[in-house]
Amino acid sequence: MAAQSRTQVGIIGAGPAGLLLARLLKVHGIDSVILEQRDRTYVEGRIRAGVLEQGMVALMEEAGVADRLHREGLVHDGVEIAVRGRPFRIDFRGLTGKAVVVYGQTEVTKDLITARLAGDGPIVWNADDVALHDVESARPLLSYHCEGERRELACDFIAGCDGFHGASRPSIPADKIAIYERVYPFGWLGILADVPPCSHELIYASHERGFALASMRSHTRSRYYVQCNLDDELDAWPDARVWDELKLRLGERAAAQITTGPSIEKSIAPLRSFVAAPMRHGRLFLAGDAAHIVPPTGAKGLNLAASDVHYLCRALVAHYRTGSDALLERYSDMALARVWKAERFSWWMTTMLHNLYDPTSFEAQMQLAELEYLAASQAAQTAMAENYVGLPY
Ligand code: FAS
Ligand code: PHB
Repeated sequence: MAAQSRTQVGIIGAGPAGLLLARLLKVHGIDSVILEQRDRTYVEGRIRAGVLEQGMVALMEEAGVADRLHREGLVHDGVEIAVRGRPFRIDFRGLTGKAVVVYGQTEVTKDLITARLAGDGPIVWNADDVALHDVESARPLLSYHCEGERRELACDFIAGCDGFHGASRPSIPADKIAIYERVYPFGWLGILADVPPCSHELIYASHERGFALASMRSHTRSRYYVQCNLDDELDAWPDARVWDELKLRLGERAAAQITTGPSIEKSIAPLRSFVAAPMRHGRLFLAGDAAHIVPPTGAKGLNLAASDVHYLCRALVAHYRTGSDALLERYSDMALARVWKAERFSWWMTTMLHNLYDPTSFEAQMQLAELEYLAASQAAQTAMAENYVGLPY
């Protein structure tokens, strides 16, 4: 007989979506249990996003976990675009009155875990074989294995926050969900190095040799990316080659400012655009990467998880406070309306900046025209800026 416990909201996944949802629910007096397949060290060790929209910052403030973010986060009023070594700036503050904050997803995760474990409720680490049951009923159930025993978690609602490879989306019958996908024919090789950034703002570079991005985590820790082939292996990218390519692709002025040093993390990630719709099935609600993936060029992945969580938390609070399920009924449509706009922006940034067309093709000329129009037009730069800082929730 499996040990059974009960909660109001069963959350699968202790990534940013699951942790932020759990914290916000607690702020509104709603209990949850988080089932996480990995351990705390693994989850806190993942290196991922770096740029927070103001909407995400506001949610961290609502969650009461924004103190370190405000102390250590770097406010950025713009970014640079370098086209074949020639830079121009997109002035977020001047064009939209808004900015973004550079603060690693790793730190967001640590802040939320600390808050969770300070008394909000349990995170079940190493929860294996999480399975969803009776999600179309009023009494859904989660089963899983942990410490050698089978356990069950009865709940009113399930939040599928288990990322792209999780168990929640695949549990939805194929005839109840539509999948939209574009896989890009290249990857990103990312490095983390304890060297000062080459610029005080991010630089997105479009170059014949390939895309590059200069980012950071602090004034002493840099994060860089170069476009690479999908089948590249890490050992084909020794640090020296990464630094050489960054200097060539970012342009002479940035190259002169690059401080090289040993990478403390190096990884290759594929790029895809992906949406599963609807983001709900019965009492299962998908949030974050479980429902959608964007290429990281637009810095939207983590920020979309945040807006999903905002809509879902508000809907669950209405259910428990007023008995109204109107917002739960509208959750998927409201979340997807923002998701699709971020998918468009991320696709636009990716196809504009990466080396993916035959140089003699019509498409290559369109790409150059797009970049030259962006360099010269305040209207184009305003459109980019309002998407980058984050469209309204
Ligand atoms: P996550 O994938 O972060 O978290 C899901 C959690 O669920 C994980 O802890 C996982 O262990 C757990 N889980 C999975 N299956 C489970 C199961 N069956 N049972 C229990 N638990 C399960 N976004 C950006 O904005 N900028 C970037 O630069 C950027 N870089 C990225 C690099 C990589 C390699 C990847 C994979 C993603 C990157 N992203 C980036 C996107 C990323 O930041 C996501 O948008 C963000 O992590 C989404 O958070 P979650 O939806 O919580 O999903
Ligand atoms: C990062 O710092 O990891 C980062 C920043 C901006 C992006 C993608 C990644 O678009």
